Order: sequence, then C-alpha cells, then structure tokens
Amino acid sequence: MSLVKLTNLPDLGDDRGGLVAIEESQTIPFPIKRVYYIYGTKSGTARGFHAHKALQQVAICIAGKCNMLLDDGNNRDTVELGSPNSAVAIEPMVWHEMHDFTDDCVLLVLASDHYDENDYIRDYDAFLTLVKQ
Ligand code: T46
Repeated sequence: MSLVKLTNLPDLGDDRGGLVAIEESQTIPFPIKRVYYIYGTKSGTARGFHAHKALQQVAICIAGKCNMLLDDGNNRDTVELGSPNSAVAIEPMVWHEMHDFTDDCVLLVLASDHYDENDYIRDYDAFLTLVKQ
C-alpha cells in the first residue's frame, strides 16, 4: 500500500485565475495550530530527514515543485508535489525528506501543533528502532 495520501483541494478559481480555500476539519482533518512555509531553497539542497512522534501535517506546493520521500520503516514512496491543488499528508512516525526543489518552490505546511523540537526524531537508526518495537 502506498504511503502517499493525497487530497485534491477544490479550485474555486475562475477566468481571473485560481483560488484554493483550506478549512480546518473540512479539507484538513485536524485543528491547524501552526502554518509555515519553506521557500528559496538553494539548488541541490534537501530538507527534512526526520519523523515526528505525534505531529500531523499536510504539505502543499503552492508554487514550483519538489519531491517528498515518505518512509514508514518498511516502505518508501516518493511523490512529486507541483500543484497548488494537491495536499500530501505527513503522518506521525513517517520519515520524510524533501528533494529536488525548484528555485521558485514554496512549500506550505499546515501542522496540528506548535513547534516542539522534542517531537522530532532526527536520527534514522533511532527512527527504525522505534517503528520496529
Ligand atoms: C517538517 C518539514 C516538512 C522553528 O523554530 N519553528 C517551526 O515551526 C519550524 C518548522 C522550524 N523551526 C526551526 C527549527 C530549526 O532550527 O527552524 C529550523 C529549521 O527547521 P528544520 O531543519 O526542521 O526544517 P526542515 O525543512 O528540515 O523541516 C521542516 C519542519 O521543521 C518539519 O517539521 O516536517 O519541514
């Protein structure tokens, strides 16, 4: 089974251009406590390389493109994010890496909780040990 869970966000655009609305508990299945975005990522740079213990997130590439690798300790999948209408879930205990950012990439992330470094597992071997327990 694929680790990639994509939600199609309805485009409310018209002949003036696109418009996507994101509503807590409707399009996003958790209360949104934090929003952040990653932009201006330098060519050849990869980010992420961690899992979260409890945080639920949804990522949307609102401009440009990048690839997101998802790994639950047993399977790995990569999804190309390149549409402002496409949201990918980053679930707890899923190792994720973001690669191949285009210069114009803006990756918007909606998160179920405030920033907490204690929720991060930044060591891959430690992640594997935890998921295989
Ligand atoms: C994730 C992926 C998709 C904060 O202080 N507050 C915040 O809300 C965030 C997101 C980060 N930070 C600090 C923590 C680090 O000192 O900003 C610095 C860079 O964060 P990090 O190296 O974790 O960035 P990425 O791009 O590797 O990961 C980010 C998120 O941190 C992470 O939760 O799932 O994007």
